[in-house]
Order: sequence, then C-alpha cells, then structure tokens
Amino acid sequence: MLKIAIQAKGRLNEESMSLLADAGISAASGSRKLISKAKGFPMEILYLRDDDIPQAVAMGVADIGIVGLNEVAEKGEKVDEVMSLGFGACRISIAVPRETEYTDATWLNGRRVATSYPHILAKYFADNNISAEIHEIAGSVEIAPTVGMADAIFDIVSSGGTLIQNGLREVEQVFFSEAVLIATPSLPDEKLAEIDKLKFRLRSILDSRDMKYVLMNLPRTAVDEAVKILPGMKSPTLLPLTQPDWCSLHVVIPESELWEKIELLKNIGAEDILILNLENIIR
Ligand code: PRT
Ligand code: ZN
Repeated sequence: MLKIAIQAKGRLNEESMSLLADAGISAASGSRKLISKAKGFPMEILYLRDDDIPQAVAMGVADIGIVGLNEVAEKGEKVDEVMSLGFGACRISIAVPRETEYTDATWLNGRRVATSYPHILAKYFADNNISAEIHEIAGSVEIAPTVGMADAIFDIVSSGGTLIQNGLREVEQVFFSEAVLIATPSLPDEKLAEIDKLKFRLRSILDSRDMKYVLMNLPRTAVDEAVKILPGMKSPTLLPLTQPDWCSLHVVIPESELWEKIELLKNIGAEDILILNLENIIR
C-alpha cells in the first residue's frame, strides 16, 4: 500500500487535503493522528512537518509526498519530482531595508544575510560570484535587519505584505516554488503502478480547475462565427433544439478567458448562457 507524506499543519496542509479529497481520497484530520488510512484509495497518509518530508521520501519512510519545491531544493535529498500541483506558489527573494541604496547583486558582497534557506542562498551566491555571510535562523527572518542581526534577508515572499510591514524591499527574486508531488527513487513496479493511478486522478483534477463548462443557445447561422471565437478547443458540441433555426452549443473555456469569450458570443446572438463548474477532465 502506498504511503503519502503531507504537511501536518501549515500552509500546505489544507490544499493538500482538498486536492486529495477532490481526487476521491479522504482521511482523518492530520492534527489528531500521525498516520491514517485513506478512504477511496489504497493509501496511508503520514502527517509530518514540511521540513521532514523530503528526507522521509528519500528514505522510503513514505513512498510519495506533497511539499514545497523550496524544501526539496533546500534539503537536497535524492527524490524524484513527479508533478507540480498548482498551489503553494511563492518565491524566495533577497530583501533589504527600504531606505538602502541597493544597486545590484554586487551590493551583497561583504554583507550579512539572514535566512532559513542557507543552501539555496549559498548556491545563488556561488552562481553569481558573491561573497557574503549567511546567517541561518529558524524563524522570524524578516526582523533580522531591524534588530541588527543582518543587512539583508533571504526569505519566502508571496503577496509581499510581510516585507512591507517590516520596512523591507524585495530586490532579487531567486527561487520560484510551488507544491510538488515527490517520490522515492527506484520504487518497485507495483508501487509505480499505484502512483500512476494517483497521478491520473490528480491530473484530471488539476486540468479541470480553472475551467468552466458553458452551455448556450445560438442561432444556427452564428455557429461558424462561434467556432472562430473559441479557437484552441476541439470542435464544440452542438445539439439541436426544437426550434429549427437554433442550436445548443457546449464548450469548455479557461476561467481567465471566460468573460471575454462570453461577450463575443453574446454579440453574435448567444442567449441563455449557463456557466457550470467542472469536476474532472479525463483525457
Ligand atoms: O510546521 P512546518 O515546518 O510544517 O511548517 P512551516 O512553518 O515550515 O511552513 P509553512 O506552513 O509556513 O509553509 C509551508 C510551505 O508553504 C512553504 O515551504 C512554501 O513552499 C509554501 N508557501 C507559500 C509559503 C508562503 N506561500 C508564504 N507566504 N510559506 C511561507 N510563507 C510565509 C513567509 O515565510 C513569510 O513569513 O509568509 C510570509 C510572506 O508572505 P507574504 O504574503 O506576506 O509575502
Ligand atoms: Zn517547516
């Protein structure tokens, strides 16, 4: 039976659980138990701190895990990256006190930089020929310049709000991360077959997120125009209506293009437009 490690609590826990739930896999809440048996898929769920997930997967304590790419890169454990999961997006950036006259990365030479990601930072310094001191601290990195512990920080940024609150300014975006599914290298074939089944479910969920299923009534004369408005889709589904000059058109549209396409379709006579959420796309 597969064992999957997910974050016990924290930013990735909820979305990891809801991705699994959308894939028909449910489990007891992580805060109460270290391990629980999943329902809907032959799998055990291990709840760990995110820092421990790369090692647990590298050692085979768990066969797979959901964790930020930042932790995978920082820990440097040997794991296979199976797929990106489309949530937990963030970057790790260098930030300096707002009033600093920062020119470019050469400013960092001889400075002290506080971080919880010393390995990723050391690689950045090496790649850019920068000689600076790395101060590893476990938490509250953003206060290090204020208390005089560092000249700059290297920390996770998402909206940028935390930097602003602490009088800091983002000057170099170094590493881009999102949640990924990782696996123990060289697993036996039967485990790989199980992972393929899970990947298939996850892929269909991820493909359907941000897509909408749209139905509308359309004058038959406008069908060619509608097909031009909806490029990139395979030919849309057309169903007859009892009124012979009209038909019903069904298409899947990415949410980002939805309202622009709806406007165009209305302009060519589309009526009674229904927009529905999609649960799965099986390709
Ligand atoms: O207890 P455990 O060790 O498991 O959790 P943790 O406290 O180490 O990690 P947690 O739960 O904070 O984050 C887990 C993962 O979420 C990280 O490893 C990243 O992959 C991802 N992630 C995505 C983030 C953020 N966005 C994020 N904004 N992790 C942390 N932050 C923090 C950041 O450290 C900073 O303090 O949020 C603040 C910045 O946010 P903004 O929006 O103000 O820029
Ligand atoms: Zn952590």
